[in-house]
Amino acid sequence: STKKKWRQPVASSVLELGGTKIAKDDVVRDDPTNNVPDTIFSKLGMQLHRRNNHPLGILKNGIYEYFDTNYPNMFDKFDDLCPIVSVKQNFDDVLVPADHVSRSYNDTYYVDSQTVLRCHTSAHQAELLRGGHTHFLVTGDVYRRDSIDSTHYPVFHQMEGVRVFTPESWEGSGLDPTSFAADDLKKSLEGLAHHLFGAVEMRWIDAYFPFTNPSYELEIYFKEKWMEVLGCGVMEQEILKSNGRSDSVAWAFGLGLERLAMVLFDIPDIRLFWSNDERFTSQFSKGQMGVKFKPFSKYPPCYKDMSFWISESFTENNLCEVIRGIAGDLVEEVTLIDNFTNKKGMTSHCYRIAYRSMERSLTDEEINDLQWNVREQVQNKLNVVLR
Ligand code: FA5
Ligand code: MG
Repeated sequence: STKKKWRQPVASSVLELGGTKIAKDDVVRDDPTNNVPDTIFSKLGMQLHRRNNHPLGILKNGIYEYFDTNYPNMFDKFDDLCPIVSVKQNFDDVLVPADHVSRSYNDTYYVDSQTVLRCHTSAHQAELLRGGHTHFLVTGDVYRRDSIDSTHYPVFHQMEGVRVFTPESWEGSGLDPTSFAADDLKKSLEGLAHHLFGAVEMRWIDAYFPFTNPSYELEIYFKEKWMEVLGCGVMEQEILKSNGRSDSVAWAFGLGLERLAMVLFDIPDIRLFWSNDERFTSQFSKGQMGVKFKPFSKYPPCYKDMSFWISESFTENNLCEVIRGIAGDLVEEVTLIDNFTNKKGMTSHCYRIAYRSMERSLTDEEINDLQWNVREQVQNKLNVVLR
């Protein structure tokens, strides 16, 4: 019988990113200040958001259309800025505190101690303000170490929007500059949601970001759950001041493109955005907003549980990275199903791993191989004791 082995895609070793050439060895290194695995490197330069026949490209163009119609010739657009940025751009310039969790090696991919794969498009706010831009949209791939389920993926896409107002805009409105900007922000984003979805159930949630105040998140009701699709707020005055706009106020937002596209096209799983299966790709074409995706038959999932005693350094993000490193997109979800501490103070976790291909049925043999590898590497790399 012919045995099909699933392999990780092989990435080319030199990439052109935002106009600069980058070698694989510069990004993936066996070095304690580097935590970028091959699987992540292979996603650099894919730029799904620049493909006009891809749901993310179609959505990007649909959002452009909204801004072009409502604010003719106002917003400058960027979609090819290099995703490798400095720690300063990604964190310091947007006032992320020195001890904020998002800076940790557990949450962010570091190329070296001063360079990261951007974890949000907000990394470009400061440089664009300094460059004199007052209205802009930045679309790009962003990278995060994260948990595994149908709405989280370690590479996803964001669109940042920034609008700066000068005093004459709010003078005469009867509002203070912050309320004026917050009102305008909410109206613009509600207008965008209406343009994209027509009628849709949504709600505003108060939120916290180091770079905005007040801050909000927008949630949309999708598949019987509230799903967070964007973060936004009124830009901290200090960012404007440091970048040559002390007299102004501004709003900013960061949209999760996959999350919006899932709602718009009825795409059930975030891994599908990376699929080359023609049964997926052929369903989308340029300018066709909101065509509902027809799922090809869903293949059965296979669940495997594993229990282990954790050590102090254990984190779920590290576990998920190990599992993705072995199973790639064959892993659909990793869930903590049991957690207890015994009398000696040892803590045990039980995780359930759901394996499922979106393209074919997996064989028992293949899944057992994967799971065996996962157990071995979890034990070797994560300093835990399997039970
Ligand atoms: C941010 O990234 C902020 N930079 C957004 C922002 C910009 C706030 C400007 C204020 C002003 P957050 O981490 O919540 O915020 O991510 C924004 C959106 O990205 C989320 O609402 C969600 O839609 C999407 N997102 C976050 N993590 C993932 C993930 N792992 N996979 C897919 N989408 C994700
Ligand atoms: Mg959020």
